[in-house]
Amino acid sequence: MEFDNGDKRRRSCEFRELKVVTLAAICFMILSQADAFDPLDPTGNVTIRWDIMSWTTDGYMATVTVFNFQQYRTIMNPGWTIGWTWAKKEIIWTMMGAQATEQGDCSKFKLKIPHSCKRNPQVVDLMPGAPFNMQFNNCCKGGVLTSWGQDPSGAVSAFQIGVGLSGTSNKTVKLPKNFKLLGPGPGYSCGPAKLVPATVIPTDDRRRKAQALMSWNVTCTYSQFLASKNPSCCVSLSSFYSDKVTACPTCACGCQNNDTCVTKDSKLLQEDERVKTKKSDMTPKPLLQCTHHLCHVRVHWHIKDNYQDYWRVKIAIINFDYRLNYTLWNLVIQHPNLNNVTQVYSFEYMPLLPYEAINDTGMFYGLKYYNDLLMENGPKGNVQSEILMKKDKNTFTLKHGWAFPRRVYFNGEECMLPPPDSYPFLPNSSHRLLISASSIVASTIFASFFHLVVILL
Ligand SMILES: *[C@@H]1O[C@H](CO)[C@@H](O)[C@H](O)[C@H]1NC(C)=O
Ligand SMILES: *[C@@H]1O[C@H](CO)[C@@H](O)[C@H](O)[C@H]1NC(C)=O
Ligand SMILES: *[C@@H]1O[C@H](CO)[C@@H](O)[C@H](O)[C@H]1NC(C)=O
Ligand SMILES: *[C@@H]1O[C@H](CO)[C@@H](O)[C@H](O)[C@H]1NC(C)=O
Ligand SMILES: *[C@@H]1O[C@H](CO)[C@@H](O)[C@H](O)[C@H]1NC(C)=O
Ligand SMILES: *[C@@H]1O[C@H](CO)[C@@H](O)[C@H](O)[C@H]1NC(C)=O
Ligand SMILES: CC(=O)N[C@H]1CO[C@H](CO)[C@@H](O)[C@@H]1O
Repeated sequence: MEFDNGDKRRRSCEFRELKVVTLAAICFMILSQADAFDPLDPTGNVTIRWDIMSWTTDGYMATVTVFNFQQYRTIMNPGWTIGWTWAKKEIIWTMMGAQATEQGDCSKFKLKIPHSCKRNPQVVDLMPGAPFNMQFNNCCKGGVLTSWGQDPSGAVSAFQIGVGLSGTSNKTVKLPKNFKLLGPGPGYSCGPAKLVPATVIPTDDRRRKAQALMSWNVTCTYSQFLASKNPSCCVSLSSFYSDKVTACPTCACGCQNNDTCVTKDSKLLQEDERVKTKKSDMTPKPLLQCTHHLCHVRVHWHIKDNYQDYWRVKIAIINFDYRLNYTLWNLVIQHPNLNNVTQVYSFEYMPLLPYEAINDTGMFYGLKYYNDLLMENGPKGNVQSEILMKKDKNTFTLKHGWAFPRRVYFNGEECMLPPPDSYPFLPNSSHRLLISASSIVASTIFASFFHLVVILL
């Protein structure tokens, strides 16, 4: 393609600007990775609250509540495991709604045998459908907690614990130490338990408020850097004004494991198909399709239409894992025009306001029973949506890659974007790009183009 010098200079300027932006973004990422700070969810945390509700002859009964206060990070299957180290020689007499994974050495006890004698117990939630006499309010979700933004009622989990040999007053009980949130995988680190004002708890009939005798909080935060050195998802881009499709960066999710992926025609897949019907209770290991990016998920952003007052983006999320369905998935996007979302088709949309004044971040998730399940790799392994946004005439532009997203997260994991200098750029005749809303032919061509983008990249 030919263009004059002025245009060349302008373009290289655009590149330079974009490079500065990328550099700043990378610095920010490194800084934020170091201290587990997520700029799109600055107060996101998992809080574990212990409330001592009564004293017993040698200890106490406590209600432990786990709140997933993260706006968009779900605690996924296999669910939470909470570990700690007792400060003294405490034992767990009883548990309701959860259980310790190991009983440990209880040989000192003769008459009544404790539930667990481990000095550093680990506790897991019970599975749905646990026997009624083992249940507790808000228990038995298999440790799976939805994100606070998606469904606060599904983001809370609780169990009851009866502790012995602990002291029987708020002067003699010592707070457990060294809390850990395991289970959903690595990535969470927890601070020390802190005494907080005793919690006031509404009773079941909500007509009386009970008050704990002693309460403490533990706050855990997530760091993607601790979880994994590689991203697990990447972004590809396209637009109506260019036939260039910007693919995910090569090895976006690391190529170290490229010997464990399979091609579409692999025999392993057919075997899998046979095995699947027999064993469905085990969490299978991931099995990725071989791609140049080796990501579990690819997010595609296509600038579809540019109208007088509005513009339209099409989004697709594609699953490359043959053994994993993403239930209750979510997608977080940062883009300056998300303050003027007019309509979102076939996804739910919720603006997130990490810094109250800036409305540039939002969460997309599936419609219940329609597309809230992102199916395993295959013909049904993708979900799609369109967003209509009202233009702010002062800021809207198709230049400088402005119309592409700044940050993308899938299920709370930041996705790798292509380098800005590879974005589909405007051709010279950019002023003719305003198209009429009724170009049916164009949209038919687009539909098959988009289909190819979803299937092939
Ligand atoms: C944890 O999240 C809650 C809810 O967003 C917030 O009120 C609290 O300040 C957070 N705690 C920390 C230590 O960030
Ligand atoms: C312990 O409990 C007593 C009342 O039972 C209360 O006055 C005191 O403030 C409590 N101390 C702490 C540290 O919670
Ligand atoms: C302790 O956690 C609860 C949520 O469970 C929260 O409401 C409360 O503000 C926390 N207290 C402190 C001091 O962080
Ligand atoms: C796998 O990755 C290594 C480098 O990590 C590379 O040398 C090799 O060519 C890759 N193989 C495939 C099939 O992509
Ligand atoms: C994914 O969900 C579909 C429909 O519920 C089911 O048929 C399939 O076996 C599931 N796949 C995996 C890997 O769990
Ligand atoms: C943020 O933007 C959305 C539209 O995308 C709008 O509905 C919402 O009211 C805005 N919120 C604030 C606080 O500006
Ligand atoms: C063109 C337009 O409607 N712009 C609005 C976008 O949203 C901001 C704040 O949400 C409004 O102040 C603008 O007027």
